[in-house]
Amino acid sequence: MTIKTKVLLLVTGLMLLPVLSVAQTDPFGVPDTIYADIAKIDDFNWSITISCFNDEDVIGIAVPFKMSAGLNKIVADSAIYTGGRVTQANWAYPGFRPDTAIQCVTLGMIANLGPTENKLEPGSGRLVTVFVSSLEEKKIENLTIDTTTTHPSNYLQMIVDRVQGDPPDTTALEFDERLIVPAWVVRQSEYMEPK
Ligand SMILES: [Ca+2]
Repeated sequence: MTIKTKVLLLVTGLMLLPVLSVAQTDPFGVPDTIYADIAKIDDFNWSITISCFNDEDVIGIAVPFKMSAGLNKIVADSAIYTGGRVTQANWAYPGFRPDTAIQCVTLGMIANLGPTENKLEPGSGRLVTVFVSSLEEKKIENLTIDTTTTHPSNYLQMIVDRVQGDPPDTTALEFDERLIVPAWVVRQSEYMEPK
């Protein structure tokens, strides 16, 4: 191994540290990942685009996060699921619950509330875009977010489908085997209009 390769590996390793420090559990294939892309639209409006990578069928996703813009009080005004993977897969409940007092947002996505069999098949891409503005009409200089736990006990998680694998090699899972904690990656990005 050359010095250059060693340095590259070290730097790559350090960049991954914040991600790996989150206790992720995913017994199915490679770790699934939730990405949060933060982007400035203009001085007063920012967006947070939530995407995910999954390599097994998923039927539930919870993404609770806390936002911070220094002393500027901000609010999540709306969430656009249209055009994203959750809408395309016809999920029953694309949830959006902002809690302005504590600057938190809970995105709870549920595939089925009745006798449907919706799921998110393996893939990657946008789930939802959240729009954020200043409560005090002050310019938002910087926006950061992190995962949190919101009431009653929503933490970053995904629920996989009960049956995994391709026929005839399928496995039926107990409910407590179906919860995975994905990796969490926050990135500063360029704004792209959801479509
Ligand atoms: Ca996986």
